[in-house]
Amino acid sequence: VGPASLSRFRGTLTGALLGDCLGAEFEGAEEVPLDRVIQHLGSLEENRGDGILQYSDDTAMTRCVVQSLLSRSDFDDMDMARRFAEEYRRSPHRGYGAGVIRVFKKLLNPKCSDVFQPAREQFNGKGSFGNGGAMRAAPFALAYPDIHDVKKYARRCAQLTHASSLGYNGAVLQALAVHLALQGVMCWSEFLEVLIQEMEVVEGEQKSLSDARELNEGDYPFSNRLRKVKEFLQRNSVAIEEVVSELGNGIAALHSVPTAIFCFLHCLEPLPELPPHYNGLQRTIAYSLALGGDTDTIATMAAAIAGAHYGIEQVPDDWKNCCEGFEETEHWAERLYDLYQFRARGG
Ligand code: R7I
Ligand code: MG
Ligand code: MG
Repeated sequence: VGPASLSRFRGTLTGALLGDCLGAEFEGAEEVPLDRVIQHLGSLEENRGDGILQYSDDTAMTRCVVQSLLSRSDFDDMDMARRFAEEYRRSPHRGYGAGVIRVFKKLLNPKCSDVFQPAREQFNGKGSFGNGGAMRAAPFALAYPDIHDVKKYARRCAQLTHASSLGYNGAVLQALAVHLALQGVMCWSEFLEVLIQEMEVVEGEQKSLSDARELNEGDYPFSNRLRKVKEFLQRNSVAIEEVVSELGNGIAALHSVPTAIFCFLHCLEPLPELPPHYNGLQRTIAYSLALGGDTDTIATMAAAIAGAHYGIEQVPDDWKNCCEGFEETEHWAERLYDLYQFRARGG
């Protein structure tokens, strides 16, 4: 697969969909034995498909992002906010975070004029640090070839629901990881090095420093966790318990975005505990589910990165056909590809 090829665009969006639909089975489970994961994934091969696995809020919001970017051909905060709120009103039972639904209700009020204000009012004015901004960040890497735009719009879109820098910086990191994977070529250490450098700049901003201190996370929390990822990858083996205790598997962006990046990088090579016929994308999803916790969200983020890296060729048809809405997903990937190419040519 060549750099920024159509296969990578299709892989990104389909990977994200797969991670959410397949991960929903285990969301919130404390321990997920690997043989249960393998059994669950194996059952997809016996199914007729037909989109029987429903997607959750992760995909519902990602679809809004894609549709807004395509219909406006750019980032439009009012249009984006309206789509999130309308989607919530249409299908409120997709498993949304307990706090974010208050944002949607305020956005649905016709008197709301500043679409960023409801997010600022969350959690006593501190804003949410949940991973809801990060879980929907992948499309920004597909709509914008320029890394500055990827960062800027992933952050602005996250700020519609997540005003804490520990929330929106997670979205920046996730979009950056997809952006790098989409370009291909890098080895894992270079990939991490670039992410750490980028996040050190992002986290050096005043609000990032003060938010992190207020939550007792210390300075540069995302950059520090990426260093931990590096340390894990340099070892011969890492136990799942250690990944969970050091990187996390929770609903905070800080406890899930670096974890998703670890899942992708750790699964670049075959793992002895996974079936030998699994390809890299299948390994990434299986491993993400085995961590337990916020499995749909960690898997959707890890598989979006993996899909950008490996391309659509690694997405098994029988896995894909089980996921609700897979046809539109592929169609949208093609349209995002055109938009990206248009911009890359200076359009
Ligand atoms: O971040 P968000 O959209 O939730 C996404 C998660 C994903 O796992 C989805 O799959 C879905 O299951 O939900 O929604 P928020 O409500 O903004 O944040 C999620 C949760 O994080 C909140 O309900 C809180 O429990 C917690 N949280 C906080 N708790 C205390 N103080 C987020 N921010 C804070 C905070 O500032
Ligand atoms: Mg979800
Ligand atoms: Mg989740």
